[in-house]
Amino acid sequence: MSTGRVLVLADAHLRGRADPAQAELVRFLAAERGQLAGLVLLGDMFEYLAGPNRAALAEYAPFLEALEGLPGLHVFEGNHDFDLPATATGLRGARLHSGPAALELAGQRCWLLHGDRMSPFDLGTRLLRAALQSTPVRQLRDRWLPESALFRFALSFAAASRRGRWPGRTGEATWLRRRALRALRAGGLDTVLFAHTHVGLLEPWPEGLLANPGQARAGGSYLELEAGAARLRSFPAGRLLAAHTCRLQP
Ligand SMILES: [Mn+2]
Repeated sequence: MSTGRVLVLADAHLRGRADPAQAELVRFLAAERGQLAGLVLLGDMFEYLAGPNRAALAEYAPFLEALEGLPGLHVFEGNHDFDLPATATGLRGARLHSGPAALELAGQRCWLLHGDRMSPFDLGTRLLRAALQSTPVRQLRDRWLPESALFRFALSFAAASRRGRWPGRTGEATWLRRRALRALRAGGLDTVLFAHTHVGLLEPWPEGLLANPGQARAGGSYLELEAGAARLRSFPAGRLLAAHTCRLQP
């Protein structure tokens, strides 16, 4: 069992090469490289990445190249990045997760999910995702639409949909937290990690820990798991915001 240091990042929503947050993330990973037993990307690191879109991959090349060769790399799909191209630079060495997954990280038994589509009232988001991942739309996306125009359109669409004005999206943080807590209370876990709300969280319960890395952008945060400890740190400086020592379950 490895108890080495694992970082969890999420929700950077990188907007291509023009976004200074991408260079910041690359610098962050360069400084961490060599000190990591694992890295988990818990969804929506990319504002838009779906399918093998070469224009999108070129826009995210600096970050993808920084992921290349990292040990213990797990990449979870978010609602802005899905159908991830498994053979792309940076992703070919990763384990890709299209939904929630149980993983042992830094000696802690974890259940992880990005956390979208948790509200039973948010039919709009579910239908949109089902449509986007339907066979005809995937074929249109990957075979017929011009890749760079699709990327630019998706960035502006994502920016609009992210503002939470969709009917049904207002209560989603509550539904997500409720789902995470239910998983924790079902037992057999030390930590449940979720993302999507962009709000860092380290919340101990008698059954274990609820954690959210927050947003991996300036002013945001990330999580560090090491042996029995979980720490919420500021991004990118690494200032300690909160810490918790897990009572690791036997
Ligand atoms: Mn999300």
